[in-house]
Amino acid sequence: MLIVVCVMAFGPTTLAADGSGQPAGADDAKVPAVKVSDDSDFQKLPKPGAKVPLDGDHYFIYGFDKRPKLGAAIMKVEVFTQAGRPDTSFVVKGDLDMPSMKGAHSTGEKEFTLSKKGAYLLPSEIVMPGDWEFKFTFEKGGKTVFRGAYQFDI
Ligand SMILES: [Cu+2]
Repeated sequence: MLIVVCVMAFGPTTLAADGSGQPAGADDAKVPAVKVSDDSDFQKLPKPGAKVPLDGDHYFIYGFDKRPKLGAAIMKVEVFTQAGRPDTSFVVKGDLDMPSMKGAHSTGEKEFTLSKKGAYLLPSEIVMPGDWEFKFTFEKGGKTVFRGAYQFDI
């Protein structure tokens, strides 16, 4: 039943991807900074647990609380200064979706909440097997400073 819903939701999303307004031949050039899908804004992240450069002064470490599988999982992000001190001055947002069924399962971009220990947490739900993508957006002072995507299969 769930799969039927997914397939139906796939149709309209495909149509919406048309009309990027980009000139013909743009594919030959370097990928423009902003595409209609907005995906080019998100750099592919190294594996969970790795130190990821955030800006000149910070890095972060991310990962689910357990190996992702069907069901609930909590995404955790910790931000540190280059000196290794925890930093909670960022706003972190996340969006979990299936790239092959864009929008079918997305809850939209949600803000992580800060735990007492200073970790950014966002409960997530993986509702079917397949390809998944967790997109992170880091903001400071109302401005986006970093966007990254973690792709995984279950
Ligand atoms: Cu799906």
